[in-house]
Amino acid sequence: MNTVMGLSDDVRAVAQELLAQESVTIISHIDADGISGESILSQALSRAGIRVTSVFVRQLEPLTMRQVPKDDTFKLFCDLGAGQQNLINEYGLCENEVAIIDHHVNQPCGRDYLQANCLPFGYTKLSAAGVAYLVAKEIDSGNTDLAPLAVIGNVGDMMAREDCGLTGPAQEIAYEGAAHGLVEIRKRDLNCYGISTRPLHVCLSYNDDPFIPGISNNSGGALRFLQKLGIPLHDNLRRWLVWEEIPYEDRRVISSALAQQLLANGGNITRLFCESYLFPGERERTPLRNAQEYATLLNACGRWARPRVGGNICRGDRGVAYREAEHMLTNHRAIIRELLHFILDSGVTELSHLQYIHVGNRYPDTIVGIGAGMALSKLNREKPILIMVEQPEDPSLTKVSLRATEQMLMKGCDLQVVATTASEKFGGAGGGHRIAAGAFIPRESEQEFIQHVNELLAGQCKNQGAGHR
Ligand SMILES: [Mn+2]
Repeated sequence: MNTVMGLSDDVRAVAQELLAQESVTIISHIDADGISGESILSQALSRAGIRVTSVFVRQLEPLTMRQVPKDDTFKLFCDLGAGQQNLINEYGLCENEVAIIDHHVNQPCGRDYLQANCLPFGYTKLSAAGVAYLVAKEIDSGNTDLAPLAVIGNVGDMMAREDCGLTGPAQEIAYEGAAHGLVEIRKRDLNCYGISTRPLHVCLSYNDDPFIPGISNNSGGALRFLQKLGIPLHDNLRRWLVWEEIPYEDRRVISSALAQQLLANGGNITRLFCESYLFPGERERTPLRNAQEYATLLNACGRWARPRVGGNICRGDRGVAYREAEHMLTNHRAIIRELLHFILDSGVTELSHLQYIHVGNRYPDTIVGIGAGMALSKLNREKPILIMVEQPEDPSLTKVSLRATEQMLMKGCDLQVVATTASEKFGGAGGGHRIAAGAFIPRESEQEFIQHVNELLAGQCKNQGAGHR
């Protein structure tokens, strides 16, 4: 049905349907995209005089579906729903009481639910929060003040990662935010995480995309590198400067020195720079100052079962909610660091095209993927990492997370395909993105599953060049 109509037609249809409602329940995902998407939609609806309540779920499955109230409110799914339409149908929801705002693959069912989904129109780099923003703007053109939230959702869902910046409609949204003075866009900025909160040498040493010998994983080396450039690294309170506050001229000197260091080691500088998105209205030296760190803060809230705290921050709470989120972020980082050390101390098992580890029930399944991604830069950088963790609610299930690097993607690796195909073979389910994916599999199939993943990866590397950039 969507072949002749465009995304904007669907966005308009959803907006019109929402405007006809008195009361809406938003069902959204607990990650940065879901949380920012929910806050865009709930604010747009409240402003239009519509009553809103929200429910956050880790994923939409029969158990979590029970959190969707059986009442006469209109059900608005955000960042989920497209792939679970049969579940929504089985739950007894009809076409006239449901709308879906999503960017995941569609799984049609008997019903034709109203949906604004950018994916069928070929927009692969727009998040659910991005689509939610388009709907919010259709509800009222004055909702452009919500653009920063859409930028956070887009960046949080790694829509900027592959191209070192947002593209297409996601980039247009960022420019709209910039036009209103709410977003500061820095072109050819340093492609580094932590530009608003981490001392520069720490920020540089944590970065591994691109991996710079002598600097990545080496904060002492990074500090000596900066000191040699003779650039002030402290402010007048003797605090370490963060990248964001270093003067433009000094940033240029550092960038070109980094480029030289990378080139001298035979590296490629294309991923050294990116477009970054700052929020000048937020307090300096806080994670709220840029889209990447803001998204981490929201993810920390979601992963530690407090998505509403993240939602309150999105709605402007810089008091109680922000302090609570800061604690969660500290805790989040401490546990991820512990997990990282656990992986490195225990060691991974290497197969021909894969390295893997099982962490048992030591860590929550919501963070193992992040830990795996961080461990990857300190392990064999030629093979994707697979990490398994016991499911606390159901020990007969194993949660699997897979992480790759940009370099692996260029060689043909696609973890989304691997996770989906391999888990289906053993009666599980998987999904995700090329660079990061996950799956649930029956516990007794763990070993066979790993072997199958290894084979699939081997096949992908063989097919390299076909269909990729
Ligand atoms: Mn999403």
